[in-house]
Amino acid sequence: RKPAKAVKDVVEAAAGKVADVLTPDAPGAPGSAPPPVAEPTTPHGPLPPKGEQGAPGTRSPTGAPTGASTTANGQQGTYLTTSQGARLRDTDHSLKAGPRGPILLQDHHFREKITHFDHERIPERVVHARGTGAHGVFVGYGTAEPITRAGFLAKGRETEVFVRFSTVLGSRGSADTVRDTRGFATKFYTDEGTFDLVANNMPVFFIQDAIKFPDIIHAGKPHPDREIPQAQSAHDTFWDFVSLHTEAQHHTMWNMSDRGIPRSYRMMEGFGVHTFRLVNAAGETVLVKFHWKPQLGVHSLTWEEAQLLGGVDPDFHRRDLYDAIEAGAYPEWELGVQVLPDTPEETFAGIDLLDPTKIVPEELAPVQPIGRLTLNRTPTNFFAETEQVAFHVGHLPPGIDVTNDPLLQGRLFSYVDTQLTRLGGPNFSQIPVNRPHAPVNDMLRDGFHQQAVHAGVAPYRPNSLDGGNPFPAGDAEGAFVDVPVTVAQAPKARANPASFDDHFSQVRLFWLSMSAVEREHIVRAYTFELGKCYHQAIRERQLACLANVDPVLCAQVAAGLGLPAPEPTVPLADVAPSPALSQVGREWPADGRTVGIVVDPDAGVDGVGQVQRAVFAAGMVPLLIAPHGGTVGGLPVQRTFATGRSVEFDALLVAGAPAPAPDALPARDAKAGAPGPAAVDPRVLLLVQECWRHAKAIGAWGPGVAVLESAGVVGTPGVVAGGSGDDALAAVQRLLAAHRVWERFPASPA
Ligand code: HDD
Repeated sequence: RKPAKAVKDVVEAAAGKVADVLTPDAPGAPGSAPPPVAEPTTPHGPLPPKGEQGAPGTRSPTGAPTGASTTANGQQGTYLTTSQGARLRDTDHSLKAGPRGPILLQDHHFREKITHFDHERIPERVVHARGTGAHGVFVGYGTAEPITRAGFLAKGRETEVFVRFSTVLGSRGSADTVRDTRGFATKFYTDEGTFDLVANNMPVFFIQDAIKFPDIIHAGKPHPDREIPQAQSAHDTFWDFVSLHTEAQHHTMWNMSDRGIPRSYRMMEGFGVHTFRLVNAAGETVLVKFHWKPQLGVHSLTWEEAQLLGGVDPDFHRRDLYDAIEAGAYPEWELGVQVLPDTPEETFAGIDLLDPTKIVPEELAPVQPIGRLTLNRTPTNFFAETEQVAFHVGHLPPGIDVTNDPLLQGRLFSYVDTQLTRLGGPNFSQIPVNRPHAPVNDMLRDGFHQQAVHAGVAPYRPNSLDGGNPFPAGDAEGAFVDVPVTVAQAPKARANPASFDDHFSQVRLFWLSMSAVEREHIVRAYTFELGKCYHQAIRERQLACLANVDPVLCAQVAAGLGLPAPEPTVPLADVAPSPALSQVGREWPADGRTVGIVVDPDAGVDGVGQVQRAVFAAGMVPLLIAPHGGTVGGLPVQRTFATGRSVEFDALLVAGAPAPAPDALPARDAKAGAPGPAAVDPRVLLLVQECWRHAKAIGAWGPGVAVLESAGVVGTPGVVAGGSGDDALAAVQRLLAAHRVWERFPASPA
């Protein structure tokens, strides 16, 4: 063995080569002529274009049938393994020095398991943290073809979608039914690139300029000292902000209206808020506002229901969406656009289209349907899909472009930026739910969580080494075109256009468009929220804002707060109401509504099975409520008197109810004046009386009629007692079309 000699030889030989190179006149030596280029210089033909850059077998799972996993990291096989695939014998005992320990550092399975667990959580969204999602399909009607070249809107074209609904203010674990704006974000996986319509259930926003977004959110989130209240706007900092930044008054009134407490995600409208610019194949442009119209109509909870649900079922909206989809009652919306001419002024009927605190009333520009969305599949894994989905208002396919709305312009920055922290780096579009379904051929490389194995050596343009790939696309290849809008020549300024100064006219428009009962709810909501503020000055300042909207509104809220109503400081706007803004007075399909059916096991279940089947056949959900679980007369019981609460039901049918059990709680919740000791189980009386208070349709037949009599509700509007079970159901179904029986409570005209 002569290792030392061999090493020495190698070192000497290398030194000799270096010496040769550094010898004057040797090629490459300083001051010498450049060496001949070693690489071939003769051009070669272009390489074949690169394939799609998705990692192998990891195309977005959205096309997969329910339950199937097509993701690379889906669980496989029968045996428990480490993350590296080694089979494990035991995962319940750490490796210890004898049964009494201590644990050995060498226990690699223990360390892997605990380390992974320690890092399972990612930061929740800074806003819209609480949400739920679903997969679905969008079908274009073709009606938008004259105004946009976006291919997914072509007649009959089907595009897969993922939708995430959310509240804005609450943390990830907060209740669904709080008073708040709701997010309605849709990812269209179009074959020309992903389109994200990041919408809300209200058509206006709190602020006109994105630079104020941190401020409004700081004001709306819990107070920084005690971190309360959670998921609420009923506190001082929120009302401090919105009464000082009066541009927020329009959005605030939407929040105080019934729109702030939707009955279901399935029964919400959605709005793109901003004005967008569409461009057609000829390069012609129009301005549009996007609207989602729910097939089931717009419906809301009552405030008491919303509050009860916060305790009884904080996941109410999430459960409702999942239950409906899993039962096959697929929620549907029509996508529509208000089409407005693209003029240099960017106004319509005197309304500044760049001001996100303004709507264009539907009576002035009708919403024209362009496609239909159906949600038909719930996510397989909440974290992988709903939590990791990342929307961005800048995800636009050719044919849809932005405008200069200063709120939208700021959003174009924020949505990618936030994912860098939330999803841990710049490669979040490789997460399965975020992967485009269009082929991707970008020149983005490396970074945290890179999953693609990129081929080629030249991720830059132009290049000669990868055959010039990738090539820029032209019009004929469907490239995205930035509409060459002329930018105004004006001095730089931190300022708004003067038209943004009108903060009250459309708040008044909204107020005047409401029915009497909706106005009553608005008055109560303001009174409640301001009543929760500690600072008198804030209440007074908000009353001063309401005085600029409407004197009756202001006087009613002031009376509730025990304060004088101030005089307006600006003239009341002369505006025409927009009936389309009211959600009362129309009729909608009762599909997917829940009908509770109370039965008395002792009185038998005559006609109950038939009614149950009829409810189901009408596309609604029947839930049988009995004193105990199991079955009654062979019919399965879905809710007991202990687990059922009125807030779950859209209507109630009573076939009978037993007398209270000897050990039942006293009827302390029953309506004052109810006959006592109760002839009917007090939990049933409470059920009936809550349904009645919440303006729900109530029906009874047979022994059930006596139950309604005990509850003291017979003879009032929307209560049908007598006839057969079928009669009661038919009457209740008719009432459900209007959602609530508001005639029960004649509202005081406001
Ligand atoms: Fe936003 C999330 C809707 C203004 C910054 N926004 C977010 C979501 C919705 C909206 C629905 C939840 C998306 C999801 O489910 O993942 N946002 C809106 C609407 C706005 C609006 C309709 C006004 C018309 N947003 C807005 C502004 C800014 C942001 C002005 C910042 C300047 N929004 C964000 C964000 C979020 C977000 C911080 C948090 C999580 C995320 O983006 O992905 O970037």
